[in-house]
Amino acid sequence: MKMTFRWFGENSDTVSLKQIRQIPGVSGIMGFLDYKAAGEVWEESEIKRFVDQVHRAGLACEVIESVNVHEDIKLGLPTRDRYIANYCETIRNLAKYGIKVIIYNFMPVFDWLRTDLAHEIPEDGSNSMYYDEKELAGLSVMDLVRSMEGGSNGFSLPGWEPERVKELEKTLSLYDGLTQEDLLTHFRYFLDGILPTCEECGVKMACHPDDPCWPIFGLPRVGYNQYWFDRIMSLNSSPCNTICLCTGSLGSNRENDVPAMIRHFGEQNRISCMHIRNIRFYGERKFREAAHNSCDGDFDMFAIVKAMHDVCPDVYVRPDHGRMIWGETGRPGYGLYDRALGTQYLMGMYEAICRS
Ligand code: DNO
Repeated sequence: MKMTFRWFGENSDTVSLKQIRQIPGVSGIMGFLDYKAAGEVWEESEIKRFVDQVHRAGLACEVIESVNVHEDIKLGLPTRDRYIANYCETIRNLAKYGIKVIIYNFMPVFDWLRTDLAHEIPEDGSNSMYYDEKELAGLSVMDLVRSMEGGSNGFSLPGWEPERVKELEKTLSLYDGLTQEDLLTHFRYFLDGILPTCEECGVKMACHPDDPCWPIFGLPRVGYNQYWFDRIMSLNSSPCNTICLCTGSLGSNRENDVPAMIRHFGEQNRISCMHIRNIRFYGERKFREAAHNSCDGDFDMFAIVKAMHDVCPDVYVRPDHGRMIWGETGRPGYGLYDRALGTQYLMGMYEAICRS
């Protein structure tokens, strides 16, 4: 297990590289250039600057998140070839600076979604992100955008960048009539277009599950259970076609047996990294994000870490969304304290498993 921490860059994160370096056992970050729009080439000079900075802080930078796939690719429009060529160029540029894994998702229109970014937890006064499908039913897309913007403490959230949001209603209408099978066909075209470059450069693509893990707003989605991930994996047999196994996203759908999915895909060498977090359910499709510990949520975190240990012990791991505790404010889900606690819990458990 290579323990890392997500870092959004010096102007977009309340957490510094120095603080991350001081968390025992954290050896690297999962990075992000927050100012890049989907479809743009990530230039060498930008990547170099980011990676150099991380290295100077004594941390590794082998994983990059949210190299977002342009909507035209998901829609299968003729303009997609240009964006796929750009994506290949980004892969080549990232590889030159030591990136081994790129995390992306193939969710139409929205990235991850919550109905409240700072839900107060009555038991202890901390807060965490919250989702209630019933609330979503009463919201228009623009209401949702306002709620995400209002709760984000001024940060632009990945997948909710202003230029994407501006086009939201138009983009949504382009998906009218598009089926899951269509989306999968477009997914294959994308993978066939980029995976040869990945193989050439030694970079793995890691597909992040849909979050929450079911179709929303009537949009087709294909990354929310074992059936669909089996199909994504069989779209292209390249060893670079892998999964970012996010326990919180997959586990939000209670039909998913997350430890079993780790074993299933890990045994096939299809997991290259993991986002590990826990959830407390309040009902069907109604949950808040919890501390990483089993006792704070509904997941069996031991079963998750044990499965990882048994089938894919070499993956990159990071704690995922944390609560806001001890008065901290910052990017929702991405404060320092709760995530740092999460790393210690996960590493403690991992060490105990290895030594027992
Ligand atoms: C949410 C993250 C996601 C993830 C992207 C990958 O907090 O896990 O933003 O990085 O979906 O494309």
